Amino acid sequence: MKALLIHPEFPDTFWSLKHALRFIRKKAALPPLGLLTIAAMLPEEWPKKLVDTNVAKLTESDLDWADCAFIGGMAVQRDSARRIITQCKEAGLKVIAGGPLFTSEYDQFEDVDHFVLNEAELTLPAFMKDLENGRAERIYRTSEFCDTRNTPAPLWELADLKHYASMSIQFSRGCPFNCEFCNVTALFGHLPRLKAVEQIIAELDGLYNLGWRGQVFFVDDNFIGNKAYLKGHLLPALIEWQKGKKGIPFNTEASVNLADDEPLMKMMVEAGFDGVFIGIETPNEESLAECNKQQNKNRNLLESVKLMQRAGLQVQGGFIVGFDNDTPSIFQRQIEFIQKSGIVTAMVGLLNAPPGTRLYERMRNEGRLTGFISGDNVDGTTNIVPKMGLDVLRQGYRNILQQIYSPKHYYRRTMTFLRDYRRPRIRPPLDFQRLLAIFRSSVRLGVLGKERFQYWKLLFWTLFRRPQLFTLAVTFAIYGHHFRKISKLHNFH
Ligand code: B12
Ligand code: SF4
Repeated sequence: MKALLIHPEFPDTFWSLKHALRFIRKKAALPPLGLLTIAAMLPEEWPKKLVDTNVAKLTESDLDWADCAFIGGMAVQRDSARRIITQCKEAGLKVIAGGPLFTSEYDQFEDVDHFVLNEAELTLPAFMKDLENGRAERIYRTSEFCDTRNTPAPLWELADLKHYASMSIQFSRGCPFNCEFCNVTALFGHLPRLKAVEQIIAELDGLYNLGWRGQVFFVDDNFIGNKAYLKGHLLPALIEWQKGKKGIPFNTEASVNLADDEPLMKMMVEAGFDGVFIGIETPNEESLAECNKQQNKNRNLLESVKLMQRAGLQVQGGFIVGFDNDTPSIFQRQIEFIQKSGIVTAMVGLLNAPPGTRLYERMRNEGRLTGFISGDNVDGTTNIVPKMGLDVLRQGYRNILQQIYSPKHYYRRTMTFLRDYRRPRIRPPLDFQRLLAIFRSSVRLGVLGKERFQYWKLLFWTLFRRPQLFTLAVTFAIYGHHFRKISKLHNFH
């Protein structure tokens, strides 16, 4: 069987980073790790081709070549997925779908021949066996979690790496916490399941041998879910792996209690980590209690962020408004927190209730559910009836975005960050593309952009005060351009 693996297109969203990627001539932020992983589980003798529609067109000849199509993605890609399914069916292909979008919404896709849901490590073998025997069923799913020590390395060679800004790798799945709005524990479990150190090193070697010399994102739900293993095994191995190599910085996602563990932060930085996405959610203690965000409660969140930044970890932050305990004063409090924290990449969304979460159940019981989540958590929509009223919430939300991405606030926040940030030990090389990006941004933002005054002020300030962080300052300027475009798109400006 000739298998076409298709990744649907992301719309123009906060996370697509489309407007920023143009400056470095990249087409997408990350490759489709789920599809590359299941490619490695398909029979070796099957010819395989990946079409990531974020970086290449799905052509007639692709469809003519293939016997079957494996489609996977997340909820935000559903419109594109629908179009692709239609195209594949019209071309006479057997369509097999899996991944987060279909695991949560399979009943919305009538044309799909087979759903291989949840973790493919557990469901794909049964499907393949039945397919071979000519009696494949329509739905394969499981409530078990797989042992990630048996997960094969992704088939990187199917992807055209040059189109991506970063590569991704997954060390663990699951999270020991249990926040009310989050579906990670329902999808991936409470007990973090880890890959063995040897698997991670082999995956990194695979990427390195294919010539990759840039950022690698550890896409774990919570990278520090098992600190003892990290300190005792993975981080020492990563520190060793980095020796003699240039320019492979790592970033990841973690819970805020990382700030309490200085030795862990030190080891992460030594291993090449320069950034971490943290769910900060809200400075409102009552709302933290409401959503059971235990690890964020009873601490000085601002100080925790600063501790991580000073250790050499750029903090990106997720924030939420619309909790039952939020009053209209929350909007200004969020703005002030974000500005003081120096969290440049601040993702603020309305509280949403994804299916499978405890929040979803509570909202259903209280008769406050209004439908599906859009899949884009920063488009100003929600599927619940907020206590403060939707109009007040949306107006306050609009105000937050207008403020935090406005050139004045955004560039000031960038300086707040650069002032405190310890320069990372491992940095990507200043290649031709990056030099070109500096040039392009100086024209696009420094001459044509409304922010030209702030742009040059930031660049000169960085040159004199933190010259080693100059390229990072340019990167932030470019990101700011993307965030403003996105908030304009959603009519928040
Ligand atoms: C990396 C990542 C991203 C990247 C995506 C990059 C990319 N090119 O894919 C970025 C940063 C862009 C992103 C953004 C968002 N993401 Co995201 N993201 C992840 C994350 C952390 C890792 C994904 C990954 O690579 N996993 C590793 C691979 C191996 O796992 P996998 O993809 O799940 O694949 C397995 C199975 O699903 C299955 N499978 C996958 N594909 C297919 C296909 C077929 C045919 C088959 C048979 C099986 C199959 O088999 C694989 C092996 O077990 C996941 C959480 C997670 N732990 O997976 C969330 C997750 C996918 N994201 C999610 C969400 C909600 C978002 C955001 C809205 C923001 C947010 N809350 O995080 C935005 C939306 C995007 C936008 N607005 O543009 C949800 C998706 C929920 C849903 N039902 O769709 C997840 C599950 C996290 C969560 N619980 O909130 N995200
Ligand atoms: S800490 Fe993060 S991943 Fe873990 S349950 Fe809370 S929101 Fe989800």
